[in-house]
Amino acid sequence: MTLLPITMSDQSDDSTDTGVITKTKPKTQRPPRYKVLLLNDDYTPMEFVVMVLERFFGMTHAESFEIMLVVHKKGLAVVGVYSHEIAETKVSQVMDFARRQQHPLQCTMEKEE
Ligand code: TYC
Repeated sequence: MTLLPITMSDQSDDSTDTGVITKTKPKTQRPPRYKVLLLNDDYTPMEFVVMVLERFFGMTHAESFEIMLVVHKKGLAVVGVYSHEIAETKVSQVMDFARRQQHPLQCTMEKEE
């Protein structure tokens, strides 16, 4: 190890600072979240939608029935908020399941805020 002497130039004490303080905002980045939306249609049976919400969104039967009715009456509802990857998986699971049973149920995702 080599020890170097500290010189005046290293310490930059030329006293040229103007005294202006600039605040740097600490930016803590949190990953974006995605809302998963279920859309109403005229053909998918109510019981099927309730089953979807129980199966893929971990809702109780009562919760599922309640949210299904919100979608039915309002046209759509947010059924969960997840990371991009999880939201994409939920959308695929719902769309695949509905397609297999030949129901026109639509599920989409949207970035939060
Ligand atoms: N509107 C449908 C009916 O009357 C029920 C329904 C609810 C469909 C929610 C889709 O996301 C939906 N059978």
